[in-house]
Amino acid sequence: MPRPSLLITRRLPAAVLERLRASYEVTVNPDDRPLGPEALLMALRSYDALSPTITDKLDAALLLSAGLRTRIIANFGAGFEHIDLAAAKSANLVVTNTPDALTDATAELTLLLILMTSRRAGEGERLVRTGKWTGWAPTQLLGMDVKGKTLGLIGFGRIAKEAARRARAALGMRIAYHSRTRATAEEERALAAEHHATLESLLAASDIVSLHCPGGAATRHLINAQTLSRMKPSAILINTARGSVVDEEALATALAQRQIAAAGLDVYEREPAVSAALQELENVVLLPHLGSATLEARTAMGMQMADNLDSFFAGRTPPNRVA
Ligand code: 8YV
Repeated sequence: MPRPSLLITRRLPAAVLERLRASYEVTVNPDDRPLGPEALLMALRSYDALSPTITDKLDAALLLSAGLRTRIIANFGAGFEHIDLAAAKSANLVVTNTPDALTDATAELTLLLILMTSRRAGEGERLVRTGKWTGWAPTQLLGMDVKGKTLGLIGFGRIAKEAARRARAALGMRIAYHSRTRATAEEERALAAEHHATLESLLAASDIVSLHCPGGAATRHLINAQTLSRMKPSAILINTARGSVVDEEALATALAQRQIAAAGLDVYEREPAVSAALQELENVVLLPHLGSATLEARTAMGMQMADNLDSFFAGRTPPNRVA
């Protein structure tokens, strides 16, 4: 039997490619740049399997096109709002993701942003690098202790729980959350996590608000001028989830007017574009979507993706099927 053909849309860690090459006819997009709609359509018509990333938009127009050869879209990543699941379902396409592999890395990045924003590390680094630091002073760049402060999580999935565990154990923070599905009493007890039935109540109670909900239409601009006004003036907003959850313009205004103290962002509404208004502000840390950017996490993501492909081509239901 011929081996299934697989297109990998972006360059992946060597160990992942080596494993995939043992079972598939692998083609890797040589440019390592996002594929446009025409290239994606060609790919869907030419390969048995496609492994896209967040930078490949697989919308209904593409997935409902005639003459597709692809039978499985094995996404390299946990979030899959760049893939139209309803269209994939009508086209009889299986879609899988990699939900476990990046939990640790993204939780770590959440803690990094909590510390960078609360201790004003970005501002401090800019001061040193621009040669403007005039020496130690008792009231220079005063930040906020996070010990004893409340970390309010919006969404309470794998990454949120891991971030909560670490923030509690390593930083001595209190944990609160608001999410569609309430955690079990046991999970709440283990993290001493206080459940808030409404978003407004969580925002009002939190010193640091961290977003961990999926992107997509249901959560678009959940953080907007109105919800930002519910936060404490001393509060910090962290986003390692999806840029679409935050109205960037409203956030820039809230930061400029000190309605909230600071923000730490890893994701943006229109990546790779980052709002000019945000870039001008000192009280925001801006990272380039580094959530899962460790060799360990990206390798584990690739392996989880390969497990999904292997199951599918062995005639089983892939473990991380989302459609
Ligand atoms: C991934 C992410 O690197 O997995 C996710 O949902 O946001 C990222 O950390 C990216 O999605 C790769 O497709």
